[in-house]
Amino acid sequence: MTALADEVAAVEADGLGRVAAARSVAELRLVEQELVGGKRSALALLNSRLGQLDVEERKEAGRSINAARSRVQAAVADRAEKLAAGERAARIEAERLDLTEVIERRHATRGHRHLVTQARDELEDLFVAMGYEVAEGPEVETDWYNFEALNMPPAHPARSMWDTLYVRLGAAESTLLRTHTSPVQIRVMQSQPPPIYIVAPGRCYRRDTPDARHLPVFHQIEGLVVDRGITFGDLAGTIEAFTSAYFGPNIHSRLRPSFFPFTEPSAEFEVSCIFCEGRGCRVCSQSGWIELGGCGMVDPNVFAAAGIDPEEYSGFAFGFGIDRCAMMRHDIDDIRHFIANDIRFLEQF
Ligand code: FA5
Repeated sequence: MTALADEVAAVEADGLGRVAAARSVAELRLVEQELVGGKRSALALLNSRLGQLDVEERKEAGRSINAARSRVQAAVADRAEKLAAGERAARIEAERLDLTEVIERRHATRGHRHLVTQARDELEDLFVAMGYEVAEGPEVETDWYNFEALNMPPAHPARSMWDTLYVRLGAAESTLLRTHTSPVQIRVMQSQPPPIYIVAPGRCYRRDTPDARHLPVFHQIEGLVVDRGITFGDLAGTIEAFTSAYFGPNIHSRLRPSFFPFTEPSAEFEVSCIFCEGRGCRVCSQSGWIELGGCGMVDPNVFAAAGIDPEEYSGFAFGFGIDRCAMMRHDIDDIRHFIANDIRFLEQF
C-alpha cells in the first residue's frame, strides 16, 4: 500500500463520517463539494498527485481513488434522500393549518355581501313580490342573441350604441361578452310560452372608459312581460311602482322618448339626481337627471325571432343599471368606489 493510498483511505473514512453527520441538505452539499466536488476537492487533489508515482503504483492508487469517490457519492445520495424526506415532513408539519382552531378576537367583524349584490337581491325580491320569476343567461353570448334576434341584423347602425368586447371563439365577431341583459329576453321566450313575467339580473361588459357613472363591467336587471293585452300603461305603472318601492318618496322618475331597436315605442327611464336635487352637477352631467335604464314595448320583429305570435301577444321590456340604482339609493357619487376594494367604503353598507 502506497502512502497515497493511505491518504485516500483516510480522506474517505473522514468523508463518510462527515456525510453521516450532515444535518441538512445544504450542509451535505457543502461536504460533498469539499470531498468530490471539483478540481479543488480532497479526492481531486489526491488524484492530481498520481503523476508522481511509478506505473504500477499509479494504477493501484488510481483505482482506490475511483472506488473511494464512488462510495462517497453513494453515501451522499443516500443521506440526501433521507435528509430531504425529513425536511419535507418538517415543512408540511410547519405549514399545517388547524381549521378547527378558534381565534379569540375582541373586535371580530363579520363580512357581508357587496353593496351591488345587496341591491341585486333587493331588486329581485321586489319584482318577485310583484309576481315575477328570476331568469338568467350566459355572460359569453353569441352575436345572434345579443344583437340579431333583438332586431339588429349584421352591420345595423344601432349596434354602435354598444361598444362590444368580442371573444376569440368561432367565426370572427360571432361570440362576445354580452353588452346588456336583453339577450335573456330571447332565451326566456324560446324556452317557455306566454304568459311571461321575468326579471334577469347579471353582469354586462362594454368597452366604456371608467368615469363617475360608467364601468366596463357593470350590472343590469332586465325585465320582460309577455301576455295578452299588455299596454304601455302597464309598463309606466310598473316603472312607477318599482321606483317608489326601491327609492322611496324622495326620488322622482320620468320616462323620456328614446330609441332601442328591440322596443317600439321606446323610452329612457331617469330619476332625479339626489346629489344636486335637480340643479345639475358633475354626477348627472349638469342635467339634473340620472339615466337608470331603457324600456319599451317589445318589437314584433323580436317576437318573430323568438317564435311568439305578435298578433296574439304583446309585451314590454326594461333594462336598468343595478350599480346605478345602488348609487342613487345610497348617495354614492362615483361608481368606481364599487370596485376600488376600499374596506372603509364597503363597511358602510
Ligand atoms: C340597454 O342596455 C338596453 N338593453 C336597455 C333596454 C332593455 C331597453 C329592454 C329597452 C328594453 P343602455 O345601453 O341605455 O340600454 O343601458 C341601460 C342602463 O345600463 C343604463 O341606463 C345604465 O344604468 C346602465 N349602464 C350602461 N352602461 C353602463 C356602464 N358602462 N356602467 C354602468 N352602468 C351602465
